[in-house]
Amino acid sequence: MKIAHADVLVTSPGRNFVTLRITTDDGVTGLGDATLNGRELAVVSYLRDHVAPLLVGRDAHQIEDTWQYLYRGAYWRRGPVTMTAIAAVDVALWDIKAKVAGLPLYQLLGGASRTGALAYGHASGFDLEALFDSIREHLALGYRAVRIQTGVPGLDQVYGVATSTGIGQRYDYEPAQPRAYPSEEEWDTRAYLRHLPSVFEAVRNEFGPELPLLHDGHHRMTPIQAAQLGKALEPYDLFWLEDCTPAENPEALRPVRQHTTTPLAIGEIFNSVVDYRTLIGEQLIDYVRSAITHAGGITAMRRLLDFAAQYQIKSGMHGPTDVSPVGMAAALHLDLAIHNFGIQEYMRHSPATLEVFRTSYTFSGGLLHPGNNPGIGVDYDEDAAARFPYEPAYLPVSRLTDGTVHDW
Ligand code: GCO
Ligand code: MG
Repeated sequence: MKIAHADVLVTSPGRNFVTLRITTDDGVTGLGDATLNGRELAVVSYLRDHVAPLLVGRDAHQIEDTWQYLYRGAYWRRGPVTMTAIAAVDVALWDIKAKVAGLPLYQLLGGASRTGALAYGHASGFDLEALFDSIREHLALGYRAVRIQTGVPGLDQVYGVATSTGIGQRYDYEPAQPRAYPSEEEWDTRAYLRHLPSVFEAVRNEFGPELPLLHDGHHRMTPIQAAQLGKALEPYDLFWLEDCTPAENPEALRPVRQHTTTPLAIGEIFNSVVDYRTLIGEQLIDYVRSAITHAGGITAMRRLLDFAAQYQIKSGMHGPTDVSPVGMAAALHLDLAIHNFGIQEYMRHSPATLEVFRTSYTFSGGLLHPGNNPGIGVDYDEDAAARFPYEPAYLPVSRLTDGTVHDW
């Protein structure tokens, strides 16, 4: 079964997505997500100019060999663009292999270890009233775990807080805005640290002790600030505190760990197991946040999560809307199969996105399931995709109140 061609598909049904479609000489197709939010066309070029021509004629069954060929063979290793491109090839080849076997992908990964994957959604609001409404909406949709993001007094915009879509309908928070330059947001860590514990206290008082609550610090704190926050949040029993410090410095989590028992999650901007060596080896985290889409595909995520399992560290795969339905479906197959599953982030895609990507995964009783169609279970509607041409879009940039550029 040889690869006949590999096509890079770009569409923007509400937000940009890049998809790799591999076709074999007997006409089987597989899809892989290649979306790197705000830097999409870099991956398009990497795939079109440097990877697709190398795939033609290769045996579509040789997934591990192709992974190593693209990783080692490039000489230049790792990095988000390279690893997103490799991930797209890897997932597309797994999709093909499972279709040829006539099985949903999770069966090839060892079969189901659970009935479904616990999902968390993004509840947010600038003030308590809006936040409570959002939590109630999520509970009504069936979520059994929620991430809590809230406004900070004195700041106009804050990471993770949804705004109205202008059509009287709320859509899950999506930070990338279609524009030629990124917007800029102001940030004040001390104001945030003063405010956040009171919000968690109010949420616990209103919703009780059982609901799993998560929070994302988006890399904005110093190690000692993160330690202070983790300690201050202990009475509210968080499921995790995510990305509390900048991701480049794994040692930053040592002081955080020394001072707090709040569980820690990190890794959405990592792209390789190498990034986790200290974090996992020293047991500085509790959850691995990488996405299959950005960390080298199913082949690489499986290796990473097997390593994590030796240290009682669980999965918490990244699942915002910039992971396409193809990336989400791939994650769900792995979520179902691995032993050390923790939780799956799940922001629902917009109706326009779901017109282009026809999915077969389900969400019920708070659990996601990838479905039982052969492969990963996603079809790409090219006619629908053509109605949504690519639009440049950027994530915001953050500045402290004195103008210094900060981590967003
Ligand atoms: C999350 C993430 C996202 C990122 C986004 C950037 O926890 O889901 O922090 O919201 O900001 O993926 O592209
Ligand atoms: Mg995050």
